[in-house]
Amino acid sequence: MNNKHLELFQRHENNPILTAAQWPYRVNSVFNPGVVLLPDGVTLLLCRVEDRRGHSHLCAARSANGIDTWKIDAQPTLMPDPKHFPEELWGIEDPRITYVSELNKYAVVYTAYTREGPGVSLALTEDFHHFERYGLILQPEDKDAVLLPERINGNWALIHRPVAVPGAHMWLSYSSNLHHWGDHKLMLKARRGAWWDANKIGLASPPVKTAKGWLVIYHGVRENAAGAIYRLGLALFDLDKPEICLKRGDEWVFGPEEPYERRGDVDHVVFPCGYTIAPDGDTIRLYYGAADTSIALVTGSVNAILEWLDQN
Ligand code: BMA
Repeated sequence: MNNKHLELFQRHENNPILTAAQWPYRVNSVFNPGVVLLPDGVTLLLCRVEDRRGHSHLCAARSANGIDTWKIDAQPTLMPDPKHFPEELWGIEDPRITYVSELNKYAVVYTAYTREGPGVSLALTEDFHHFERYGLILQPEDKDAVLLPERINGNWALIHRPVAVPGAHMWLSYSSNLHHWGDHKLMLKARRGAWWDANKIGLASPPVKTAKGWLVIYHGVRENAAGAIYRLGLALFDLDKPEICLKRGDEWVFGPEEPYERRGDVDHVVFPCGYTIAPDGDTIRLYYGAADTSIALVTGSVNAILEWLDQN
């Protein structure tokens, strides 16, 4: 099939919409933001910011239209705290945010990075100023995690990506208290061989709850002689048993093509960690890190994405 006819996602003309040059303090790069639409309609991006040591922290940028006139926190919003959380020694990365109505709080799940590798950490917040840190909830090597916004059959559910030999696949784990995780289920596997998602896969943005199931946008990595390419694919999971995959698209639906996605600190990477959905319930704005250097935006339609999955 000709990719020209897919066009499930349209790039914004202002891309990249946020770059290190806009930061109020000295940084190397800004990318891979977690995203929420606040009750007042403001879009908040919790950006991964890499400093000039090479360590990352999180910094909030807010905009009324979600496109420009970003108000960026003057200081880092959430810093690694290796004194109390040694797993954050080399920084914190790639936040994915869900609003949990039962708690009336946002759950920020992020990668904590240290000598032993990346692990999964959780913090709750009401306002993106104060954070209640749970620390490491899954030990290295594990990342690309998000909390589902509601309990599944009475338990909290977490999607994550532990690394096993061979392959790095998506798993779902359950917990009654957000601290202790078990009842692990394999959700989706990297395909191996000659596939765009052969080597590693991981959750991209939090699943979108639809009438047909949990819609998951995931990243797939293909390693080749020149390095790795990060692209996006689609899968649909059962609403009551999210470990059950109902559909998986064979082709990738979005990949690095523009110069800001092709060239940067890490070439050939598009890496979303969040989205907003417009009041129409259909228009999705996906915010992604481009080449581990800047932040860009694409728009799509949830219904069109579901239709594509039906056909592919
Ligand atoms: C992944 C994560 C992402 C990054 C990507 C490409 O493993 O570290 O933060 O964007 O690699 O470098």
